[in-house]
Amino acid sequence: MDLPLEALEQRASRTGLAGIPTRVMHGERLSEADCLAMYRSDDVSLLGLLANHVKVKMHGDVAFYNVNTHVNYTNFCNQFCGFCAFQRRPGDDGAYCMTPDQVYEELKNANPEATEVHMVAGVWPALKYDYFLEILRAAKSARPDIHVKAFTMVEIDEIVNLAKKPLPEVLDELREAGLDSMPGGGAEVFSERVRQQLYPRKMNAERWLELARGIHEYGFKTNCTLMYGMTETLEERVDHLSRLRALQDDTNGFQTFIPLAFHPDNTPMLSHIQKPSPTERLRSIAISRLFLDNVPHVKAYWIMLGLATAQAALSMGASDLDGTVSQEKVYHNAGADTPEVLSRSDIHRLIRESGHVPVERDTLYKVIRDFRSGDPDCGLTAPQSEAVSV
Ligand code: V47
Repeated sequence: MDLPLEALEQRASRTGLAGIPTRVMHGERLSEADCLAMYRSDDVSLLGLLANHVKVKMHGDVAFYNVNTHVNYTNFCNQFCGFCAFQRRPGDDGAYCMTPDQVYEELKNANPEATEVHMVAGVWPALKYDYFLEILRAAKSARPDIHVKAFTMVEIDEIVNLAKKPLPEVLDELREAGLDSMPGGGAEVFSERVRQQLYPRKMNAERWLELARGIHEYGFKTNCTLMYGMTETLEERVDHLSRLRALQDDTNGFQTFIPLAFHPDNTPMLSHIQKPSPTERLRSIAISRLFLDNVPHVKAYWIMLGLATAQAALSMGASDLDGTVSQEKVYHNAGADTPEVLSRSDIHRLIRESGHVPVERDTLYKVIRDFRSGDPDCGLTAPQSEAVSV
């Protein structure tokens, strides 16, 4: 769709966004000052319109999803982050640590159609290096064809410490045991000020970025995130996005950016604050699509956004809904009121109702099934051979 640039600029000049429509339509990179202006402007619908223009240019009118399951293998954690409702110490109510056999059982009982397991947890140094290799092997032996997306940079850092070996050697061994890629969590917001306030034990921004760089250079894809709506300033959000974009310029290792709206319930330090409104969530989706011009996808993680907001996000820059998900605990412990799991047809309905076409992908965005033929039963019976790649 051609957007009327002159009219957009007239409006942008009234809402603090002057010049941004022109730069977006000409495919020019937005500056940090532009990013700050977008966070400060209340013209979310203009941001959404521009972000959708970019998203459609990149991917067309589709929305990607996958069929996945989660394994949060332990909630033991020694990081004591003030924003986290998931962490426990051994002996606390609800504390657990799965054995490799339990990981095996969990995957044996998981949705047989799942193509991905998203496996993340707390940090607990008493778990030995071998434990991590064993849970990967357990996952792969239960489901040899499943893609194992596991371990945030925070967990990888701990695993490297336990292994007492250089990163590439550890990655060789994790890959050998079954690791296929890494998710994007654990970055929180890179601000040192917020880290000191809320998560002083957690690795700093430099270490997170250094590990992500090493992992990309080794050859694994990862995702990236920003958790927003805690105590960070808008400038600190901009700085975070800018550092992700700079790393991506160097490595091209991020597949997807996921803006994570803070969920305050049951958190140790922030249970009194309000969660970001749906408008703020949509603004974050649109801004990330416009600013992170080098990251292929922006994910509307429905668990965190809520179903209605996730649907709207697909028209404001998001190209992916994450997956069907089951067994997710990090957000549900923090008060997410979304369902625990969606079926494939629930996802199709969400996507179609929002005016998009579902495309089932694997973790690395290889198309598994493309439903653009418009089959009224969502094409769930469409044979593989009819799949068209995007
Ligand atoms: O690492 C923890 C954050 C992350 C809260 O890579 C919180 O495909 C908000 O990273 N409120 C886990 N955020 C989720 C995550 C993720 C989700 C979906 C897809 C992918 C992917 C990654 O959520 C944690 C932490 O950064 N988090 N507690 C909270 N109360």
